[in-house]
Amino acid sequence: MMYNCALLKFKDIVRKDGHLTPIEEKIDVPFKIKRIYYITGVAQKSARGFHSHRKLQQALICLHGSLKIRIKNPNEEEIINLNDPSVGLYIGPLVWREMFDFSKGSVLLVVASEHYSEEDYIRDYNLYLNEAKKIFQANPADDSKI
Ligand code: T46
Repeated sequence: MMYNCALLKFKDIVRKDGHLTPIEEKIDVPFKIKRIYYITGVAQKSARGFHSHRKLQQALICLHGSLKIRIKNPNEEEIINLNDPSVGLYIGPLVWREMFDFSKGSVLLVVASEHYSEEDYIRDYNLYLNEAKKIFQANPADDSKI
């Protein structure tokens, strides 16, 4: 998995009456949780994201249906298919993300390490490359930092 990203496997407590998946800060996700939000009702041909964050850490969990996430840095690119509510995609700082191929009725839950702050976003790809190149030239390894 590329730098500053990881797949998180959550507990899946299965009983004959269904599944329960707990997510606890600093246990199941590697940060303190300050915010949650969820994304629903995305049209199948729509794509979202197209930005990076300077400081924010997040875990993205597809609770229902499926979607794909392209994660990128100046040196690497991967596409992750999220379709299992017991799996989260951890994304740390300075990773570009694009979400696409949302299935009908899909639900994306996000747990985040910070309150919402537009100043933390880098929404221009060239600006992102300039900021990220300084970090990734100093840390060329492709291993996760968590
Ligand atoms: C991310 C991906 C996975 C708020 O007011 N509060 C919030 O907590 C969030 C997340 C967004 N907003 C506002 C900002 C925009 O006016 O909601 C609007 C839509 O946000 P955005 O276009 O950034 O949504 P996505 O789906 O492109 O990205 C979101 C998160 O913003 C982002 O951090 O990593 O989901």
